[in-house]
Amino acid sequence: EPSLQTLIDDLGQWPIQTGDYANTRYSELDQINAGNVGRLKVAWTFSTGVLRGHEGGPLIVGDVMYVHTPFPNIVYALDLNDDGAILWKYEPKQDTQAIEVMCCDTVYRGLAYDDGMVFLHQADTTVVALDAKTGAVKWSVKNGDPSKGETNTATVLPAKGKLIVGHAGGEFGARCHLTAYDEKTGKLLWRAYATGPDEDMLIDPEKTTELGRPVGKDSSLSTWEGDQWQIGGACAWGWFSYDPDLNLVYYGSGNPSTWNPVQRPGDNRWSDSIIARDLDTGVARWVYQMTPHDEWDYDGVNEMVLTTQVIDGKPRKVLTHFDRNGFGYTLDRETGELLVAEKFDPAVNWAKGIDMDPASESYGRPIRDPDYSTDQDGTGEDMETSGICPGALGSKNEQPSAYSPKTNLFYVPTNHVCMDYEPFRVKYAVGQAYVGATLRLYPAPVGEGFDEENIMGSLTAWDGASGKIVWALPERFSVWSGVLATAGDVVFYGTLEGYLKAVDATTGKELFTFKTASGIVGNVTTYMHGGKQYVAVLSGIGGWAGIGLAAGLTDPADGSGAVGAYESLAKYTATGGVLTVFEL
Ligand code: PQQ
Repeated sequence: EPSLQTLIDDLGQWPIQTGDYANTRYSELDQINAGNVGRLKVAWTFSTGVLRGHEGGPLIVGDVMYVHTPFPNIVYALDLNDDGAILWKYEPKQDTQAIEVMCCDTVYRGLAYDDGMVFLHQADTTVVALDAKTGAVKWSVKNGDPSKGETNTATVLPAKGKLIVGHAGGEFGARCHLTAYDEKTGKLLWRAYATGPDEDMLIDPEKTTELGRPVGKDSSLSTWEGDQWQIGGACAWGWFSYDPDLNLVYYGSGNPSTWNPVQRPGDNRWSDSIIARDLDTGVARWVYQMTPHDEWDYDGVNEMVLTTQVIDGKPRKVLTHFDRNGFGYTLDRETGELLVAEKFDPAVNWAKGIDMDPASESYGRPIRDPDYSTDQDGTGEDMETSGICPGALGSKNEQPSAYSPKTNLFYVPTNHVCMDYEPFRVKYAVGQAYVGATLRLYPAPVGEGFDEENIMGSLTAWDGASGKIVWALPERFSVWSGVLATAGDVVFYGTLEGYLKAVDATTGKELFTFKTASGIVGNVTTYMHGGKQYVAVLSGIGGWAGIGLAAGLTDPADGSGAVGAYESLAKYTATGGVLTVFEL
């Protein structure tokens, strides 16, 4: 079997959710290009039979496309030689109990592939290796326990015979971890907890660094009160990147539990952080906490995009990350040195900036605006803090950005949303919601680059070396779909109304738009088959922004305020899981 890296290098395939190990979501294919994309038409479609939010995208390996669904996490192998006829189907049997403890819809960000196996990580945290040819189960292992609020929505990362696996549960006070399994057998190789003592977290107090300095003994434990770290969340429910030369895996940790900051004094390390770990040992090489003592639910799990950028005249191996908190960060990925940290949405107000002075005591920390702190009395009697930007779902959520080496731009799907936030006291009970805040979410006010009312998102082109917005295309709703950039100088993304759009990679000019069967929260992919380029995307409204439609909720306060904020989506779309494949 060819290695995953070989498959990634073969331009016609799309064998990994993130496009490549670097998470660029860039394809060298250029048959479909800025000159002809306007003629794109539907080649074939496929209904998944499931109605909740369809995140992630299909994998394409050889002549086969592997399509997943949200819970119950069905896997279809479709024959590309036969307009997507079904070669095999795998439907796991799962207890519906998992659904009750999924915070933000029953989404799943997709399958992984390596060495003739398709890897499925179910909502109930069962990890399954399927024979790619037949769908037969090769091995299966339980990574967590839904009765403790542990579930899964993330893809897994196969690298050098290991499978890197995270899980969700930050809204349930789960004790989260990142685990490496042997890809061939499912044997547990190492596990790094998200909080707690160094030995649990695979942190070396001398060798693990933050901003160039050793983190010191029990750097996490000492930043939580009492044993709160045991119910502190910080789950790895987002994306994974891998640098084969450095042998480092990169990912972000989620919010600290509870959302009521009054109840958990301290920095709550290493929640809301970027973490680089050695693939072989799991030991952390470096960490960087973006939002110490989170007061707004700014999970740090968004993708880490690995590129080379010229900074101060020198090419640097960097990692670029668009955080929930509204800052676009560029760090040296070898050392974790902070190079750039700037707002990628002008509306961001909870912090004025990030302290970039290495001589300062608060080096690397956000310069908070006390007007937008939610660390107040926490009585739950009224909306304590209003006008905070971004809202809890962040200036950007899990929907991944794309990077084109041709334009050297990052294309960022954003939320342009603010909030009012009232923390209230909450008691931890195993497997119960442990949220502790009431929210109202609404469009950011009219401002710089966003001169229309009621704009809740954008596709934003970003210069990662200077930390500047190059252009932004405002959208009525949040852009909750993953972006694709191609050598054809086209950037594709989907909208919550259900439009697949293609824009010019340099200017942002709209070149193509087509309304698909349902709102798009999936990630756009491209591949070559029989000498012809195709573009594929899953439709199916859902995820946090689409939870009202997906789960049939109507109280505006439900979904932590998302039901009210995205109420008018019902005017444009309805549920439905459909894959649409486009051709010229
Ligand atoms: N999931 C979505 C989505 O798929 O639309 C949005 C969110 C999640 C969030 O905004 C979250 O904060 C979140 N948090 C956790 C967590 O802390 O464990 C998990 C998930 C998830 O698994 O989908 C989300």
